[in-house]
This record gives sequence, structure tokens and C-alpha cells, in this order.
Amino acid sequence: MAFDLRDKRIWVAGHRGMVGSAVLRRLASEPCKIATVDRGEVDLTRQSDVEAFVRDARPDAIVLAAAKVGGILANDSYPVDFLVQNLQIETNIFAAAHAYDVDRLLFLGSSCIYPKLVPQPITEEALLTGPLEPTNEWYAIAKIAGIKLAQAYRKQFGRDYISAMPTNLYGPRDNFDLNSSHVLPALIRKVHEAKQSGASAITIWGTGAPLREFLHADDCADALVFLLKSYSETSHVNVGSGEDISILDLARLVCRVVGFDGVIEHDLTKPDGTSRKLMSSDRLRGMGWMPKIGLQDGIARTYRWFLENETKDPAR
Ligand code: GFB
Repeated sequence: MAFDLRDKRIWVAGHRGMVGSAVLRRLASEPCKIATVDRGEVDLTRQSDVEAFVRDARPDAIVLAAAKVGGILANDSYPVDFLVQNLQIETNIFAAAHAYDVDRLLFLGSSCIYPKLVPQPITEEALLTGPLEPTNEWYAIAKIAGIKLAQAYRKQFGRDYISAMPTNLYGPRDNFDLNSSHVLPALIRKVHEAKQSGASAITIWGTGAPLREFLHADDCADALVFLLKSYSETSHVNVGSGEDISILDLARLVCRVVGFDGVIEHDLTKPDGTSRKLMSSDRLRGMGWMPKIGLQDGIARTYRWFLENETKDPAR
């Protein structure tokens, strides 16, 4: 085993987010200790805050799940935020980890690191073989920098830092705000609200033709803990479900789960983004890891979470 979690203190950076909170749930069944810190106490974009926290908390390992994230429109609208905040968070955490001798770090990237036009399913080797998808190149560049930081600390200082590239994720604690969210939480909200109001149609962005791969955050967290315990190599590792679906079929699936039989209309002023993004997760499968949550089941679980947590806010 590359890294035994017994009695280790793991700092989950970004523990309030969808992925970080799923990692906390998954680590609850491991014999390790957890360190977390709230945004109000430590601003991860400030080097001095991060250094002081790592100096005092003394983690044995870090799961770097903190990031500025958002859907296609947010990425396209706020390039500075996505590029700069992510670079700051990454460089600050890597630098503090090295300065305080944290020898294990797992960095989380995204499938958007890969070139726009690349053979599918996309293998790890496709990194940096062509131009990026323009709607999210700012975020992608920051995430590519994170992969390279892990590799650079490994190469120059022998640090055991690794990277995982999850596909499009969804699940509890996702962002359900229609302007900044990813497609799946947006569809859940739109379809739910259409059903509630008795509307006859929902509107999805773009043509509905793009293909995307989805993985539940709890499956992702399981893969991350698997990698944290067992993987110690230079290359990043793809984390996906291995199946893709068109956005139109995804919308139909959400309608089925929610129980809405209206019409699906299109807002063609909104971008489609890349036409297909299916990763090969053969490397991870080859190590013995498999996802457990099917898409329909995962959407049903997420819809239940949405009903219990997101429909009680009177401001919405
Ligand atoms: O999930 P999404 O925002 O991000 O959009 P990406 C996926 C597809 O769903 C696009 C369509 O073709 C959207 O046009 N779509 C349809 C919608 N209706 C909606 C809607 O109501 N809301 C949203 N958001 N999309 C992101 C990147 O790309 O994926 C990030 O921008 C990151 O950087 C993330 O990599 C995983 O899959 O296009």
C-alpha cells in the first residue's frame, strides 16, 4: 500500500463543497483523523493564511478539493476569477504543503483539461496535445497548472503528490443556481419548478446535442480515497463513469425522475461548449476501482437532497 491512512491527519481543503463534503463522508469509515477549516478563518487565495494553517494543523496528507468552479456560462463570463483564484489556491496549498513537509497531496482537476478535439474516450496521454475548449480554457489552464505543480514537486523534491481528473460531477451540495451551475443541478431545478408551477415546458441551453459523462460525487470520493491510499505515480488519473449521454437525453431522464411530462425547448443563444467529453477511465479500472451509482439512481438521490435542502429557501 502506497499510503496507510491509519492515524494520519488528512486536511480536506474545500470540505463544504460537493466533492470535499463527499470525501469527508467517505473518510469517516477510514481510521484517519480529519482537519478542516472554514473560509471565514482561512482564505485559501492568501498565501500567509494557508501557510499559517498548515503550520498549525500539521496534516500528514492533503486532499485539494477547493476550487472556484461553475458551469459553462460562469466559466465563459468570469475568466479572471476562474484562472486567478484557482492558480492562487493551488500554488498556496502546494507551497505550504512542501514548506511544512506534508509528503502526500491529492490534487483534483477536471476533464476540461483535455483538448477540444481529441479522440474519445480521452486517455491521460491526450493532455497538452491540442487547443482547449474556449468556454472553459481559463479554468482548464489553472487545472493543468495543478497537474504540473504535483509533477514538479515530485520531480524536484521527491514529494509524493498525485492528481485525479474527475469527469462532470453531480450530487448533494451541488450548486443549484441557474446562472452559475452545471447542467445537471440546473435541470433538476428547472424541471422541479416547472412541475410545481404547472408549466408546460422547460428550456435547456443550446442544442441538447453535446455529449457529457456524469459521475456521482460519492463515487468520485470513493475513487479519490482509493487513489490516496494506493497510487503514487507521476501521471494524473482519469475518474469517470465510462458512459456518456446527450444533454437532451439527460433532460428527458431528469423529467422522468422528477415526474414532469412537459415539452423540452431550447435557448440557442446559450453555448453548447465542447461537443463530446468522455474520458477513458481504463487506468483506474485497471487498478481495481469501479463506480457504484448509476445515473438514474444518482439523479434520484440528488433530487431527494435538493427537495430536502434547496426548496426551503424563501428567497428562491
Ligand atoms: O455542465 P455545463 O455547464 O458544463 O454544460 P460543461 C454542459 C452542457 O449542458 C452544455 C448544456 O452543452 C450546456 O449548454 N446545458 C443545457 C446547460 N441546459 C443547461 C443549463 O440550464 N445549465 C447549464 N449549465 N448547462 C464545464 C466547464 O463544461 O464542465 C467547467 O465549463 C468544468 O470548466 C465542468 O470543466 C466539469 O461540461 O460544458
